[in-house]
Amino acid sequence: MPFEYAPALESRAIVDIKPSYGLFVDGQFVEGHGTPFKTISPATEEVLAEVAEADEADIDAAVKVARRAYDRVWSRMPGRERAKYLYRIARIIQERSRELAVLESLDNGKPIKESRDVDVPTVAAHFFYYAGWADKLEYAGRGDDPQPLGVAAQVIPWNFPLLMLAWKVAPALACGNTVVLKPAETTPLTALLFAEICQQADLPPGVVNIVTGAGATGQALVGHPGVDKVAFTGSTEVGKAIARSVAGTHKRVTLELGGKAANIVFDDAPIDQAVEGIVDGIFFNQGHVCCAGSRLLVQESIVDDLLERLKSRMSTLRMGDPLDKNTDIGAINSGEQLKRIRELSEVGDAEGAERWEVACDLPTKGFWFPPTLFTGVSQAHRIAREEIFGPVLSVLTFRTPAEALEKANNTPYGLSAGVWTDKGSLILKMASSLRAGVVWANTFNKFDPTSPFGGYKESGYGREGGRHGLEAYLK
Ligand code: TAP
Repeated sequence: MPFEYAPALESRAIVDIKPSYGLFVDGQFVEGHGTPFKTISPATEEVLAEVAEADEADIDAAVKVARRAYDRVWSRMPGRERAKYLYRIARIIQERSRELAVLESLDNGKPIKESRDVDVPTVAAHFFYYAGWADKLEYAGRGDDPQPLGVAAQVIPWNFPLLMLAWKVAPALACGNTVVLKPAETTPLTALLFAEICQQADLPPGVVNIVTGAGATGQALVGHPGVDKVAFTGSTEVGKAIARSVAGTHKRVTLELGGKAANIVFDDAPIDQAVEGIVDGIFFNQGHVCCAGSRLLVQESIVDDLLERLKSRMSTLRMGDPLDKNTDIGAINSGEQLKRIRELSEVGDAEGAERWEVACDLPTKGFWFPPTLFTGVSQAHRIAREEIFGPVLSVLTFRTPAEALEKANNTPYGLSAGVWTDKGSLILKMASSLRAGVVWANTFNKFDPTSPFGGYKESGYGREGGRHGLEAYLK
């Protein structure tokens, strides 16, 4: 049984949430012309704020402003000057990190210890890292005098709202592009606080523009003829629609899409360490992680021992108030996502897999799903093939490395994978044969701004992070 702890609530007094927010265009907050929508706390269903919706005219205005800022200011500014703004933004993010973390946990539902210790520090690290590149672009591998592309349309999802913004905005600005970014409908607040940070950093107006709204706003943005580059992170379905819509135009595209990663545990692996990695791989951020280790492949000889230890570890996970520093598992981001997780889990039951879930009391308000695993899963089961994007693990077994590889690669996706073994030679063999953009060995979910990230197959194309991430924003 887990220890009992008294609640240790992070104060929300540090955040000043306004009753309503406009669009951020040309360095100012302006009214939108669409129908405003509400953003809620998924842990309590409390309305946090009303947010403007950008219609086609608002998108047109934002793209024109971004073009003007590109032509007149940002693309002409020497890299060392652009770097100063990026460093300034990075430092303000650090100074306001607690505010950003609390707001992210309120709007997204993720535990404060994750937003505080993972998301926000990594956001600042991305701005610091790309600030360093801004005056060294001739070493990026794109020729002696690499040029920016122009106006970048950037559309991001709700699972890491501020981190996805940083992955997109920092390299774009470092390379001399201007941006129009659309955050997800359910998590717009930290992007709007980032807009305030741009004002505080005296970033020239029009270099960063934030337009809020739902799918139609995103569609209008990526379809605007005035954008030169589309950077999208989200579902494979929407990614395919975007690829089709920009085909035949001058626009450059990068797509970071879904995943169904295999986390492979061999019989010589350090089991307790692997259990921690499995838990981190699928229950971090409620499993709302594109690179989540959602398929556990275990060597048959150790499966009973491993499952016993895994269930015992899962029983110690604390679910509850995202602002409690003891919380391991927060709320599911939306009612819609909860419905999808429930539906796919019921498909798992119907297909004959065996469900085991942590016995815990779920809060009566908000959106919650307990950490769950399915055993008796075969390759053909939908829960082994489709992205659930929630705290649900499918467990499969294998006997030989060849079988593990065959099963791991038998997926339409190819974003990430994990390998747990004591043998370095086996790690190298597996890593070179797995069709996945990132392979972690004896660890999982490690991120660093210097390291590229991206997928194979239906997980998308293009890389974000590292020197590779610059290529997406340079001619
Ligand atoms: P999507 O439904 O694809 O939404 C992503 C973004 O696109 C949101 O801002 C969404 O707006 C917008 N959008 C929806 N329809 C659009 C359209 N027709 N044209 C342009 N934009 C449109 O995905 P999601 O449910 O938010 O996120 C979950 C997915 O993202 C998962 O599949 C996950 O694997 C993937 N993901 C991938 C990565 C990487 S790096 N590969 C990272 C994180 C997440 P609204 O939300 O406002 O409707």
